[in-house]
Amino acid sequence: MVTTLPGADELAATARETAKRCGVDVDALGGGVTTTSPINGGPLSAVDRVDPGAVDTAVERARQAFLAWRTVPAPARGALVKRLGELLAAHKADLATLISLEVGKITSEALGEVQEMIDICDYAVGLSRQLYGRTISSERPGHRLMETWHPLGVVGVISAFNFPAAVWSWNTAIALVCGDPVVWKPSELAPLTALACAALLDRAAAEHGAPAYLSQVLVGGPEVGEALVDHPGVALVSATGSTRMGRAVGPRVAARFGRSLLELGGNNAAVVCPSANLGLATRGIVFSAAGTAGQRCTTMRRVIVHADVADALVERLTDAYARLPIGNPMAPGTLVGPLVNGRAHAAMRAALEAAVEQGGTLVAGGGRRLADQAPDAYYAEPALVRIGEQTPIVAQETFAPILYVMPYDTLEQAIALNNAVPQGLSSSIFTRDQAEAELFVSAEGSDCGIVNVNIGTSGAEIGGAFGGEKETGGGRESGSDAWRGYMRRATNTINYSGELPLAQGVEFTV
Ligand code: UN1
Repeated sequence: MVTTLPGADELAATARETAKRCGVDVDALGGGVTTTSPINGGPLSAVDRVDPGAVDTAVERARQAFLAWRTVPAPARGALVKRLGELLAAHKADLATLISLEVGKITSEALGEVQEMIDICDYAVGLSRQLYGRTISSERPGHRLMETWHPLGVVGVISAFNFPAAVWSWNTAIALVCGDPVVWKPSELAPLTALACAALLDRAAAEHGAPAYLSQVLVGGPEVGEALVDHPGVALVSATGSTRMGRAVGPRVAARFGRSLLELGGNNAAVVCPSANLGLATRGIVFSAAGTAGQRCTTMRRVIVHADVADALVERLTDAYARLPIGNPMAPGTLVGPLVNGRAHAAMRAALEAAVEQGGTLVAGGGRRLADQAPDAYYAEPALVRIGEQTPIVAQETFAPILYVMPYDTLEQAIALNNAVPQGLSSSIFTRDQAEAELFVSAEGSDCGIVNVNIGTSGAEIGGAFGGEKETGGGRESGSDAWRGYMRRATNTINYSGELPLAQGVEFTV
């Protein structure tokens, strides 16, 4: 595929016009720190950053908003999120454009990211009428035992470059219906996407007559994130990023008895069994491994394939990898866009070298494209590495499109390999044997938070709880009952008997 990459002026102008259409005051961006588009490696925007002192003010404002918002009935809070969903739908293409420009996602995946935001708004609107507590049988006559769920407080959201908008929306849509204001520290690589999301929410909030400062965005460096993490006024810190980041965030939030929700690294595998439909498996694997240029936390990084079908699968994968259209993510037909920056590319190179040193063979990809046209843009060919065992480099998450393929003989061995990495986000099995599928999803199977059958590891729907175990951090966000993380539970015992029987039969009468 021959690609001509667009020039910096063109991309910068598109970014500016698009952000403006979403309601961003583009003349007030300040010009402080210049961002780069991964598409051509050229300058894209210049946005002022706040300093950590801004966190205090923001949290205080959010606290004021909380006092008002927590008294608004949940279904009325849902009406605001409904409006946000409508605005996101109206600006779906705009937000997708900003995502492509700032982080290099292909158009279809950028649109998918915005769809995920619209979906979570729909979900949250329904949820706003379903923040159920339980009633529990009391052991005492004339008593009722129940639980109620109340708004928790200010939620701090720290998000990463690879889902620069959707992760904010998962947290914000749920937090808002739960009665919590949000202070957001977005990725420094994607400030315009963040400001556009914030502008749309501000518009919905103004139309709704919601309290001021329900949602604030703080464009800043790591110090701003740290200030948010340490602030005693932040009840919940929801942080998405590397395991290294989570290792710092978790203990700091715990030290002040705050709540944290951590979505950290993944090292997601597919087990491919002898009975698998290899055509389907190939498609599922290629989307999960090469999609988003290998930069999803759910990206498939390992294939554990039965020795009998290993050669056949590798042949199919090699063929598919050779045909992957790599290039300008905004051009029709492209399936693999650029890596986010040179650091990501250097990490990919280093991992490939380590893999070869550790006995691996590079069977497809691994090269760089378009460097002559754009030396500061990093288009990497997704790489396929065959390796005999799970060496240290395979157990490590490299945030780039490298897929390690390893053989297995028994399913127990395959499950052990799947589980023998420090991360525990997503996993899948390709099989037509029901017993194998059931074992993989059972208590003795995959130890991940996401365990799929006959689909890849990435591309989860918003209706399920999203997150994983071990070094992935243990948090759950998005659907199912993840909302409970954003609320506080009160257990209520109500006595309507006129007597005072004590629980556990205790006698205490004076
Ligand atoms: C992430 O990479 O941080 O399951 C989130 C998926 C997407 C979310 C990924 N729905 O791949």
